[in-house]
Amino acid sequence: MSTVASPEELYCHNVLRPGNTNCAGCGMSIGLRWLDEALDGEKPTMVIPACCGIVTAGAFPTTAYGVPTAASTFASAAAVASGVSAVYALNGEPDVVVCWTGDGGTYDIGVATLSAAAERNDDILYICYDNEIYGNTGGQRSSATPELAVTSTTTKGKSERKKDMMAIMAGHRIPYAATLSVAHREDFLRKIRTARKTSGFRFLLTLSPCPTGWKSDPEESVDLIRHAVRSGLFPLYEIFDGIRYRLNERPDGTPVEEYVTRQRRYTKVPTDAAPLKSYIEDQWRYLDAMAKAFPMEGA
Ligand SMILES: Cc1ncc(C[n+]2csc(CCOP(=O)(O)OP(=O)(O)O)c2C)c(N)n1
Ligand code: SF4
Repeated sequence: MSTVASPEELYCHNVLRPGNTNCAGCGMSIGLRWLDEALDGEKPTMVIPACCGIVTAGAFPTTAYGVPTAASTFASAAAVASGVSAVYALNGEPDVVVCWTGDGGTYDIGVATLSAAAERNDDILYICYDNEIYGNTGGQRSSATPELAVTSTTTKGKSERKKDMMAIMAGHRIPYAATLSVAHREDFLRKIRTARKTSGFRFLLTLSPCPTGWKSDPEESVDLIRHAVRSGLFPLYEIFDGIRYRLNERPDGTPVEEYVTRQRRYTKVPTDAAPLKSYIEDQWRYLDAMAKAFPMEGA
C-alpha cells in the first residue's frame, strides 16, 4: 500500500492547503493547521476580512483554503459571520463558523460588529491571530502593538500600552474566551475543542509571530512565542462566562529581554526593557486578582 498521500488527502480537506502565500515563519500557518486538526475532520466555514489571512488564499481562480471561505470588509467581518451562522441554523445544518481576523480587524477596524455579535451571543468562533501590526499594508501600528515596538508609523517605538482585548471581550459576558500559543500545541488544541463544544460567541486570541513585521528570523517564530509566554508577556488563560478565570501557565522567570532582543522591531528598547517589565507585573497582578476572586472550578 502506498504511503504517499493522494492529491485529495493533500489538497482537498484541509483548511489551509499548500501553495498559500504566507511568509515563512508566519504564525497563521501553524494556527490554521492546528485549527483544522482540533476540529477532528469537521469542515468549518471561514469568514476573513481584508487582512493577510485573505491574501493567503492566493489569486483567483485558485485558493489555498480547502473549506468554504467568505471574504468580507473589516467592519463587517463579525456581522457576516453572524449571518452565515444564522442561515446554517435556519436550514438546520450544524456548522462551525470561524471568523479569522488579524488584530487590526479585531482591536480597531472591526470592533463595532465584533462587539455587537458578542453582545447578541451569536454562535461564532472568533479567532484573532494577533501579529501586533497591520501586516498586510506594511506594518503600521494597531492598538494591539505593544509599548516600545517600532512600526512604520511609530518610528521611535510606540508610547502606549497594548489594548486589553481579552478584558473587553470578558466585559461582554461571552461563554468562552481564551489565549492560545503556537508554542503550546496541546493547550492550543484543547482550547479550540473547548470552544467548539461551547455554543454562543467564543473568542480566541493567539499571539501570531510575523517575521516580516517583527524583523525576526522565521525559524525563531515558535521559540519567540514560547519566550513571550514564559516571561509573562503573553499569559495563557481562559475566561468562562466573562467572569470565571483559569490561568494555564505562570511566568517561569525567563527574562523578557530574551524575547525582545531577537526582534529588530525592538531595537529602540532601553537595555533594561523596564516598561515591558512593569506591563508584565500589572498584567499578572490583575489576572491573579481575578482568578482569586472568581476562580473557575477545577482550576
Ligand atoms: C476599512 C479599511 N481600512 C483600511 C484598509 C487597508 N488595509 C488592508 S489590510 C490592512 C491591515 C490589516 O491588519 P490586520 O487586521 O492586523 O491583519 P494583517 O494584515 O496583519 O494580517 C489594512 C489597514 C482596508 N482594507 N479597509
Ligand atoms: S506579513 Fe506577517 S502575518 Fe502577513 S503573511 Fe507575512 S508573516 Fe504572516
